[in-house]
Order: sequence, then C-alpha cells, then structure tokens
Amino acid sequence: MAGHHRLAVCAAVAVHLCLLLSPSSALRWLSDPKADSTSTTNSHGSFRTAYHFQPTENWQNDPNGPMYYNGKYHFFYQYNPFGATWGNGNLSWGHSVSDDLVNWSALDNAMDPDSSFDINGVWSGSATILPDGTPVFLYTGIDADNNQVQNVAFPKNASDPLLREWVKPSYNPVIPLPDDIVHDNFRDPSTAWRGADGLWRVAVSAKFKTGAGTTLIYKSKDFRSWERNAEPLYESWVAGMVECPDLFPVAEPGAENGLDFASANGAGVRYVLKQSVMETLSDYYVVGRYDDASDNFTPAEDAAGDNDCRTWQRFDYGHVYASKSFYDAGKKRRVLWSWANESDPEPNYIARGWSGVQTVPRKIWLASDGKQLLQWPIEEIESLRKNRVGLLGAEVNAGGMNEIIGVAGAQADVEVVFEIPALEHAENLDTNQLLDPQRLCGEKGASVQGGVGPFGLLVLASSDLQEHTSVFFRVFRHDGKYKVLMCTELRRSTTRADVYKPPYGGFVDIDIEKTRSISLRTLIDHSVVESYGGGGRTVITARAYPEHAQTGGSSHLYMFNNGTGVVKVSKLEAWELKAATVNVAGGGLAMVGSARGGEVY
Ligand code: DQQ
Repeated sequence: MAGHHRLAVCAAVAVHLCLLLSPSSALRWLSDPKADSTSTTNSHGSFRTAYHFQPTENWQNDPNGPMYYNGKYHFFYQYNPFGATWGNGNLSWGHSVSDDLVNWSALDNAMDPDSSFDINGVWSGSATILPDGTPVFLYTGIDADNNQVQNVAFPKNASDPLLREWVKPSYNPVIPLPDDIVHDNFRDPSTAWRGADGLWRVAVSAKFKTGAGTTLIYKSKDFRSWERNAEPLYESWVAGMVECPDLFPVAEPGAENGLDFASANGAGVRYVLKQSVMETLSDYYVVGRYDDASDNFTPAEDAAGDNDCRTWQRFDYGHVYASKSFYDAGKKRRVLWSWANESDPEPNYIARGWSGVQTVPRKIWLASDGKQLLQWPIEEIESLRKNRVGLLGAEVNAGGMNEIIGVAGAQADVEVVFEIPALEHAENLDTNQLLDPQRLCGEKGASVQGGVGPFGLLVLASSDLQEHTSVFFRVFRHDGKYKVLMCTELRRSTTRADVYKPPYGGFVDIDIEKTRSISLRTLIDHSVVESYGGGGRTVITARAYPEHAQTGGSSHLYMFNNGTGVVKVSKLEAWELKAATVNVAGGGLAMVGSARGGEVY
C-alpha cells in the first residue's frame, strides 16, 4: 500500500515515467573477464544503426530476392539511388553480399529502371534457385505506360560468386497486365516453386477491377510463358490490396530446421502464407495446408471465415512491413527479413541522408503447438557481443527500478527471464480489451501501476529518465485464464514532439500459470528497439529518436516493475554489441572488386 501511495503522489507531479528507485546494490553483477573495450562508436550520426542492415545512404524499403548462393548470402532491396525518399526517383534493386548475414559489402545496383518494361521503377520481387543451381529473379516493373507487369532477370555470369550483373531479356514482360486487374495493383511476385506436375508456380498480388484483393497463381514450364490459374490462391473482399505474398513450407511442430519447396513433401506438411496489407501497413501470416494439385491454400484456423488476413497472426506487432523469407541452404533454416521505416518526419530523414532499416535477420520455425511461428535473431548476431554483464538471482520489488550498468545502452543485446511468484493480483480484462492489444498498451502504459506487471525494460533512457522507451509485460485474468500482454511504448521515447510515438502491443501465447516465467530479449541499436517476448512468440520492433543521443548524452538501461507484487529475475545477461561492417567504406569482403561510388575496397 505504501508503494501504491508513493506512486500515486509521484504520478501527480512527474513528467516522465514515475517509478520508485530501489537500490541497485540489491543486484550482483558479474563482469566478463574477457570484456572487450573496443569502441562501439557509431560514426554515422546518433540515429544511424550499427548492426541493422542499411545501404550507405539514401532510401531503402522492401527486402527483395534474399538468397544463399554458392556459399554467400545476397540481399537485394528497394533502393532510391537519388535521395532519402521513396518518391523522388524510380526505384532500383540495391545489392549487398555477406558471408554471415551480419557484415555486408555493397555492390552496384543489381537492376536499374532502364528498359521499357520497368522504366518507371524496378519494384519488389523474389529470387528462385533453379534445379541446376542458377538463380533467377521475378520482379515487378512499372512500364512506360505506368502499368505494373512482371519481368524476369538472370545473372550475366552465374559463375561470378558475387552475381554482380543481371540481364533482363528483351522478351519481358513475361506476365503482362491482365484485363481484369487494376493497372497499378499487380505486383510483387513470390519465390517460385515447382508442383508435382513439374510446372513452376508463382504468387502475384493483384486487385480485381471488381474490388477484391487477391493473390493470383501463374504456372510455367520455362519462366517465360506463364498461364494464370482460374482460382486465386487467396481472395478477400474486406482486406483491401495485399502485397508481397510469401508462401513457404515449415518442418513439423517444434523442429527448428527450415524447408524449401523441393524438400517439402507429403500430405502432412504445413505451409505458411503471409500477406502485407496496404491499408494497415502490417504483415499477417497463417499456418495451413497447401495442395499443389489444386493450388489451394487452406488456413488451419479462419476465425473470421471471410479470408480476412487482418485477423491472422503478426510476425511483428511493431513498425515493420513487406517481410520476405528465404531458405538458407547453408544452415538449413528459414530466415525472415522485414523493412522498418522511419517514424519521424520526412524533412528529418532527408537531412540525415538516409531512410529505412531492415530488421535483424530472424530464424523462423513452427512452434510445438503447430499454430504459430517462433522467431529468433540469427545466431551470427552473437558474434558482435562484447562486455557481458550477468546477474545472479535478483528481485525487482513493487515499484522498483534497477539500472543495468556496464554496457553502453545505445548498442546492446539484453536477455532476461522474469519469474512471477504470485498471479492472484492480476487485473481483470474484459472481452473488448482483448480485441485490441495495441490500445491496451496505450491505456495501461509502463507508468500505470498494475497487479502483475507492468515489468520489463526501460531502454534508450536519458540520465534524467525524461526520455525512455519501455518494453514490458502485464498479466491479466480473463474468463478464468491468464493473458500475457507485451508492449513497447514510445510516448516518452523522445522529447521531440514531431515524432510518431505510438504504443505497440500483442498478446503472448504462453500458459503463464504453468510456466510462471517469461523471457524477454531486446536488441537496441540507436533508433531501433527490437524485442522478442516469450522465446520469440511475440515480437515488436519500434523506431525511437531520443534527443539526448543527439546532444551527446549516453543511453541507459533499466529493469523495472510497476506491479504490486515482487518479480524475480532468474537470469539476466546483457552485452554491448560491436558495430557490424554494414556497407561501410573500406569495410568490405576482401574479394569485392567493384562497388558503388565512394566505397572502394
Ligand atoms: N513496395 C514496392 C511494391 C510493394 C510495396 C514498391 C510494398 O512492389 O508492393 O517500392 O512496400
């Protein structure tokens, strides 16, 4: 009760998160004797990321054609070589290569808008590895009449390990605009796959002139002549235009290995269909069955019954879009990329000279319940860890906050496991509140005292705590069961008023009554806060622009608990992360011979 009172008084006077400080001496920190003191300094400005993928400068958006080819990873992306906005140039495909998905070397653009069938833009598409090992691109071109058409491109020299040059045959487009499709809503071919009949299939997003959003299937034997199926793979009258479809098989529930279409066989194989919904700028996926005889996809659960993909699950409840996965034949896993746009005003990023990052590549696999995907940062990210601090058994008292000292908070990786000794204080939740977790996170932010939680991390915090981004859980009771909410709240992330600072939230599908604990991993990278709750069941990526970072202040990291009961911390490990070599001048792979202007290796 005393804690409750002090918080209430505090809330009346404070302008920032109002939590009571408990002495950090309650915690026992273990420093890694191998601690590395090399600099993590980010030399590109305070919001520029140090280990998330970015081109050297300018605008990027969707991930395109990621692939593993002859021992190297290739990443292509929607790129405007002429500036930091999407709209002041016709888009190209940027291109970088990597040995480890962490350190990247920039190459010349793979494709520029230089042909009649893509003169107004080389838009999104995918790579497919043919049975002889050669890669091929299918992509959308905006043609001279501003129609969207689908084109093909091949490597000029498939024995070049860097696949520097790509050839677009003059017979493009291979799939012209159909009569029944809206001219500027026909795009984003998926990775192609081969059915038992030996024909290739590709999924393409479209909007019928009648109004329905759809995903069409085209079939081909040679990647040149394509014929459309009468039945779409997906169609909805309510979800609007869907973009960037991704269809892929997953291994049996709980198995972490990935599958590609060639290795997925048998009636029991489950597939995932992902759609990017233009109206909400969010990605949704569902697990289901795909039959390559009829090219039908049936969601395992279709609660709404009208194919409304907005009712499916989210890869990420934060600020990401247009994700694309690929099968990594090197490590036999499926890896997901997603674009995280800026969320401050355009003049700001024009002034910075760059816009858009990619989330850390994530391994994805089917959870043991068979219903949802689990996501985890690829293990290679751990090669950047240095200066570990660890914590042996601690408690964060009601109203408590403890600083995690010993790591630079602007470039960090934090893993923490919270144990919840008692659940009886959980707040009640009504059915309406269940429907909108984002709104719930806004109403019940970190500063609103709860029963069980909110507890979690404050990251990118200024010394005076005026600025902080909170990542936290809150446990509710609904209908005799417990529900765990995960939030990332940006209201106090910066004192600047011109930034989009929403709350983000999703429920975590765990039985907290049974586990009595929940994990949180947060990757912090200057303007990115990427958090994995419940072992990767719920993921939230947010962009933050703390002013203190611009004025030379350091960023701090805290654990907090603003519930009425104690929360135990059974494990905490935090690392500073070194800067990766991401398309920086002078930092490329030794064998990269030619590169974009100004980046000579
Ligand atoms: N971005 C691309 C389109 C795609 C959209 C254009 C999704 O191909 O539909 O940059 O962000």
